[in-house]
Amino acid sequence: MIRLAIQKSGRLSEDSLNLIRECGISFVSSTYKLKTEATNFPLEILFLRDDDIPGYVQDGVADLGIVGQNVLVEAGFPALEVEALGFSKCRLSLAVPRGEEYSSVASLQGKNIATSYPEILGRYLAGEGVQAQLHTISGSVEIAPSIGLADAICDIVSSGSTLLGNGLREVETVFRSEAVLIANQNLGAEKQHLLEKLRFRMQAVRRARRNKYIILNAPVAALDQVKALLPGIKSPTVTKLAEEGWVSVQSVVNEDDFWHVTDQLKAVGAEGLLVLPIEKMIS
Ligand code: PRT
Ligand code: ZN
Repeated sequence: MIRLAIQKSGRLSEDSLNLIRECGISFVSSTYKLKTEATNFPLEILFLRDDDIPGYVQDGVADLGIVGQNVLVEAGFPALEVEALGFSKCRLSLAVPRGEEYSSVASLQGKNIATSYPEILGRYLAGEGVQAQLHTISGSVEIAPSIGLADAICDIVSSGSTLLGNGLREVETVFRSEAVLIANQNLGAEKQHLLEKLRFRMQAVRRARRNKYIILNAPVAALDQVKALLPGIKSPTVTKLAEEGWVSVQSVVNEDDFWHVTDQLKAVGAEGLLVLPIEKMIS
């Protein structure tokens, strides 16, 4: 049995639960429960506040955890990270009041900066040779300048609309973050084996999310160009159509390249493109 700690309720919760389910692991969860056991994998899930997860994994109370890199690094345990999970992407940024003059990070010399991330920010400023007074506050950091508590702030940003709504301008990215799987560094052999099984499944789920299955018809004369555009995992599958001079091609395409590749496929004469989601992708 291996114990995985995830956020009880917050921005990481839904994506964490979905990832576990997409790994084929079934369990019953309820908002009142603090833990649950999977029915088809030796896994126990603990529901905790995200800030507590790195410490619990470091101490072995939980074997594994899912947490934002921002929280992990701030807690001082970056070495626990074993796998980036690709969701809850955000950045930790410095922001100043919109009218304020700002040319470079040196403009913050001697200023008061409010943040919930004194460790990460302190290291960043030291690296830039800037000395500033950091005021650690645990929430509503973005209102600090307007109430006279600070000259600047350093907080998590995703769309940027919170900064905008508080009259602030993002000036530096201090740290980029996403959700990560973390693990205790002294797992025994059995738990290590379960961790590897979980990582393998998580990687298959992520790869599938990033790719699409594509089926199309192409003139035989264009086949070399189509193959070059759709290399697939090993090479595309090519079958003859009943109509002379045409083939059907099946392959996998990365979501980031999808529209660009589609335009080029059409340009070389491909027709009847079908695009399907992939459930799991195992290499
Ligand atoms: O109760 P608990 O302690 O478990 O949760 P929490 O309130 O501390 O964390 P939560 O649920 O807000 O966030 C969990 C994790 O999600 C964070 O540690 C980040 O890794 C990640 N994440 C991703 C974010 C955001 N996006 C985000 N936008 N965390 C916070 N925000 C906040 C930010 O603090 C600011 O107030 O959203 C606001 C900015 O959003 P935009 O879109 O307006 O820029
Ligand atoms: Zn928290």
